[in-house]
Amino acid sequence: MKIAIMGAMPEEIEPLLSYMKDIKSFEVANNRYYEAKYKGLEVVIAYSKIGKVFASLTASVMIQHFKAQKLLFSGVAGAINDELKIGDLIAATKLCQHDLDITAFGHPYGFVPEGKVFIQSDAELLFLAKEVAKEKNILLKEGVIATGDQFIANLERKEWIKKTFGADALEMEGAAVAVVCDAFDVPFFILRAISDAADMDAGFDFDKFLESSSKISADFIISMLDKMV
Ligand code: 4EZ
Repeated sequence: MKIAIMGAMPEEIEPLLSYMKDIKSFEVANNRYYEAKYKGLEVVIAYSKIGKVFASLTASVMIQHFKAQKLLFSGVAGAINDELKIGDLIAATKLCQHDLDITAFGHPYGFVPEGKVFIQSDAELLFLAKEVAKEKNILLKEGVIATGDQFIANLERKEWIKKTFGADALEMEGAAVAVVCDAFDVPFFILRAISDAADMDAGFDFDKFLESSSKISADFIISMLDKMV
C-alpha cells in the first residue's frame, strides 16, 4: 500500500517529512517528490505549489508515476463557517470549484458538462479520521470545502461562496485533487487547519498562522498513518 501525502506549500509538508525514514528525493515534471517509509508504510510526499493547476499535476504524478493508491492532503484554509476558529481542523466531506463559471450557458456555478459540482470524499478515510479524532480527543469538524484560484480576503466573496455552495471553508487546491483522484478512482482525504477567516485580516492572519496550523494538520495526518499501519 503506497500512500500519497500532499500539501500546496513547503510549510504544509515540512512537519510531515520530519517523521519519515529512508527519504529518497526525485524530480518529476519540475517538482520534487519524496519517497519515504513511515512505520512500514510506503509514502510519497510533495508540495504542489499553490493553485488548482499545480495541484492537479502533482496529484496526477503521485498516482500515475509513483503509483499511490490513496491520497491525503494536508494544509491550511480560510474559514467560512463562524464555528471554525484559527487552528481548528476541517475534513472535507465534498469539494467544489467556486471559480468555475459557465453560467452564461444556463449551467450552475461550479459545473461543466460531464463534470459534477461536488466531488465526495472517500467514506472509509473520513471514518478513519473520525476514529482518530475520537481516540485522541481532537476536535475534527467536517464540511464542504470550496476551492478556487483566488486567495479570498473579502467578506462579500466569502458570503457568496457560502450561499452558492454551502461551503464551510475555502482554499486553492482541494477540489482539483478531488477531481483527479475521482477520475483515477483513488480514495482521497482533504484535511485543513484554519489559518484565517477569509476576511479583511486574512493576509495578515495567514502569514501569522501558516506554520502553526500546518503543523496541526500534519500531526493529525500522522495519527491517521499510525492507524493505517
Ligand atoms: C491555498 N492556501 C493559501 C495560499 C496562500 C500566499 C503566499 C490556503 C488558504 C486560503 N486560500 C488559507 N487561507 C485562504 C484564503 N483565505 N483563501 C484561499 O490553498 C499563499
